[in-house]
Amino acid sequence: MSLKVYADRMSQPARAVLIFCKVNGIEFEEIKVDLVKKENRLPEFKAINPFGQVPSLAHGDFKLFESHAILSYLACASPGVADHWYPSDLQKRAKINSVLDWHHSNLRRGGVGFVLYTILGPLIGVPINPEAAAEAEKVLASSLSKIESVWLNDNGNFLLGNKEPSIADISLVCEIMEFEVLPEEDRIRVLTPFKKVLKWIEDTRIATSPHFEEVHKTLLAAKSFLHKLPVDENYETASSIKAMFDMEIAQELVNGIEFEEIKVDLAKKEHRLPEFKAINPFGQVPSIAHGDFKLFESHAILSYLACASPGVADHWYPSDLQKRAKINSVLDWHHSNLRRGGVGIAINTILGPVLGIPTSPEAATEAEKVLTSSLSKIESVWLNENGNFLLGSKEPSIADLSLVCEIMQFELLHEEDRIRVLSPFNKVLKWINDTKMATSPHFEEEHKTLFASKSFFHKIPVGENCEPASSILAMLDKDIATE
Ligand SMILES: N[C@@H](CCC(=O)N[C@@H](CS)C(=O)NCC(=O)O)C(=O)O
Repeated sequence: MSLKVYADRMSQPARAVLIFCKVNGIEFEEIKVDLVKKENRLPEFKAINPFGQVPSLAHGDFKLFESHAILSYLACASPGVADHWYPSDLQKRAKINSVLDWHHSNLRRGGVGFVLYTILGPLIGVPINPEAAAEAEKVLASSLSKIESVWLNDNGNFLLGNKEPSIADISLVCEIMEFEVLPEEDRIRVLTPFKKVLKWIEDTRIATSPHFEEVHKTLLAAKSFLHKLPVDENYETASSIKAMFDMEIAQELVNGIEFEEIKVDLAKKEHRLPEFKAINPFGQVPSIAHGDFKLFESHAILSYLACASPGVADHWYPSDLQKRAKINSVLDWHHSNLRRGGVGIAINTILGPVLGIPTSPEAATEAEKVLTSSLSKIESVWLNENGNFLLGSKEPSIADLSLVCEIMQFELLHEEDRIRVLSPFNKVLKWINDTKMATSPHFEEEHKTLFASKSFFHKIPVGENCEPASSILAMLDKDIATE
């Protein structure tokens, strides 16, 4: 039976339906109903929806409108839609219905009013109205505050404390995404107080990527048009809401330790110079000098800085002795396992010739065995619990930073080696991305040199940005898309 979805991608509920269909591999035909051209008022569309609104659906002879009714119908009628979208458990389902019902008179009422009277109205013949916008903003702020304190107040990343998204997440997040078209100062005023909301939007995007980004392109293009900004096709850089989230993370999680970075160029053998050996007699980076105090070995440095710098959040290196010991256990293990395997394969395939170190295919094969076994242990032992980070933590520690940076080195490997080594480890790929997000934009910034070397080694243009320069993150995107 053919399924037609009538939509204009400028409409938030229409986007929610489109993303849901695409994420769940539901076959459908998208039929554009251009609201600006008033195509929703044409008799042929009114035959589908007498109220002349998008989204609407025709499934064979069956016609339906109202996005929440459409989403729940599709979740139930389409084989293969995972249960979390609209659970068969009656109480879980009822809780989702409760959010969806609440949405109409709260988030949607405030959001639509605010966007309409601030910016979008003139496009459809409604004048800008500051009083009505102020009234709508009150409803909106109260709605966002309720979402944050009631529904995003549990353990999971999604509404109602769920670990996976439901149709309510898509519906409500698409509503908020409409704020992309707002003037910058309005968007910042309205959204900045709601950090959990920003994170939830990002989590929902990731859970529905790449469809989320694709379906939001029209909205981001409209934003460019309305604010006379250059058109940017890349969601990561075009989305102001994503930028707000990144900045939040930067402020919250970066430890703001003041330091001076002194480059020691390994290719130029600067690590062998006597002035550097005075800092680290073993001639290795990283090393630090804190006043007269000198220290080498990255794990010792990380734990020293976590303890000695005021204001470093506890999760990086918890003061609880048992939690700390567990992190030490990962860090100690790392040296003889992930690092041994990782360095071995990188040196024996690609880095050796540059550094003047002899390479051997046997040594590369041997290193790959150690590496694969290490990745498999990380995945089955330390990423096997509830949180997004090692040891089941909800926030990263210095161990996440250390191990993820080791794996990021595989950006330099030959494509086929990287794919063979990493593709069996989906949880590892997701963890790398979670660590990137938790330390963004510094993670991206600090990896730029690595991407530049990758370009150089493989004679390919890879660009400066993590997206699209990172092949490892691209592997994750592909993984999510197939999943
Ligand atoms: N409650 C409806 C709202 C649908 C709605 O408001 N659609 C708007 C676009 S966002 C529309 O089609 N407006 C055209 C009109 O009402 O003339 C739903 O969730 O589907």
